[in-house]
Amino acid sequence: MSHTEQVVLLSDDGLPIGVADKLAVHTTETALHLAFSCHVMNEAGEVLVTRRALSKLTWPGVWTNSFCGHPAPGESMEDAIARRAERELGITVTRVELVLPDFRYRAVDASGIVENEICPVYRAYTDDAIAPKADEVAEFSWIEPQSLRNAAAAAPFAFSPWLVWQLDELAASSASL
Ligand SMILES: [Mn+2]
Repeated sequence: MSHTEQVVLLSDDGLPIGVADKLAVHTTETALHLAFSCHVMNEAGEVLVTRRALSKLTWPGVWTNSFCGHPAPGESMEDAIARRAERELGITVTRVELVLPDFRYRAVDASGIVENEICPVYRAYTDDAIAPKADEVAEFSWIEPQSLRNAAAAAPFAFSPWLVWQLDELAASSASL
């Protein structure tokens, strides 16, 4: 059993072209790879935002969407989402729905590390209590979607760039949080 997480490398038109170690791929010259983002809602209609652990390699301490991840080679998106929901937040998610199938971004964090992902965006629900893993999530909060949109519009620097872009694309699409 491998203890090294792997990611799926993609061509510019989104086709799988190989695999790489997750740690090795995230550098100042990160190659395009497959990921996902998920926004978790509760039955009150609030969305979960999380603060990335200070120990993380990329965007440490930054407030972002509920959770993200990289599907392993051969792993379905649905399985990857369930795996990361459990790993990062200790929850089971339901009603998983693809809301931004074509989301793609490249961003550079404060240390110079690059993210470069084709990153379909999902919405899901939970009624579980959030039990964050300390090496993934430092803090979390539930917030009204409109309040999050207002905050991100007013102070985009206070959030991960992909969250800000996803909120913009969601607002322009037929989907919403
Ligand atoms: Mn990545």
